[in-house]
Amino acid sequence: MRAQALAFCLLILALSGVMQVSTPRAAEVTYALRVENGHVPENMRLIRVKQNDVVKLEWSSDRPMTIHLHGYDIEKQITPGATTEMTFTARATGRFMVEPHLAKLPSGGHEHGDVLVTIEVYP
Ligand SMILES: [Cu+2]
Repeated sequence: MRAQALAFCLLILALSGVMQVSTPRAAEVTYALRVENGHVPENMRLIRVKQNDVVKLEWSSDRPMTIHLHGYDIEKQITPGATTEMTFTARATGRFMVEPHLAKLPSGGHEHGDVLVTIEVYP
């Protein structure tokens, strides 16, 4: 009888979703982002994801450029005719911008162009 009671409890836990707490579900989300004339299409400029999602950005461009995802600090080169993947797990919540790097500054920093994409990571 005890085994049956235990099994019943486990069933209730599973049904109530309590057991999922220890195994949070992370989605894998992919966005194809095409840069033309220094911009992605307007409807692609804001990306909303959930914390811990695996976010895969597939970049292509009509001209060579270096892009930088701030906060997560990922830098990638994009070459025309090729797709460049930028993949990260969205552990940190908040707003993060992807901007092109235009030129290196004498200070060692770099100059940025207009924001290509803003990524919002929600808890
Ligand atoms: Cu930068």
